[in-house]
Amino acid sequence: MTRSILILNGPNLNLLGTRQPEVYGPTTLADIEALCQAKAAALGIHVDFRQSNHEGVLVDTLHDARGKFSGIILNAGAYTHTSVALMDAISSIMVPVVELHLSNIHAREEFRKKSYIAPVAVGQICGFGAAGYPLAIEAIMAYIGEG
Ligand code: CA2
Repeated sequence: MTRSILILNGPNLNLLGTRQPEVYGPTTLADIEALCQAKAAALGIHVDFRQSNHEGVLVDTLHDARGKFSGIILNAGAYTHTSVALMDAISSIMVPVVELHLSNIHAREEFRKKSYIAPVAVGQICGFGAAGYPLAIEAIMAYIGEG
């Protein structure tokens, strides 16, 4: 059966490539989805790529992932640093999650060093810009045993 991976992006990531390119790079979210779909095709897997600016929609999407996806790659954006709701949702679904960030959150402001996702994720990739997305696909596939 073809493995399905959910790539879920949080608030403001729809603005990528349009503002603050010095922090997040020139790549748009559509460019990143194309990178992910190319990686998925090379690995023979299915990738569902989504974005929402709403915490509750992200929680609902995580709940709905149970039984549908073998793994999740989550760039929760700023909710990474605030959301107990996302942390609890990840804990409840029994689907492995790789935490992903474009920037190195540990080399930025103090408040970005705290992640509510990290304790419930299988691992974290950050600081590699858009290239982190295909790296995260490799990481989740290795974790679930199809790497
Ligand atoms: O580095 C990452 O991927 C982040 O998750 C991005 C979030 C930030 O709050 C996290 O600390 C780290 C912000 C995404 C906002 O993206 C923008 C893109 C263009 C213009 C403005 C914001």
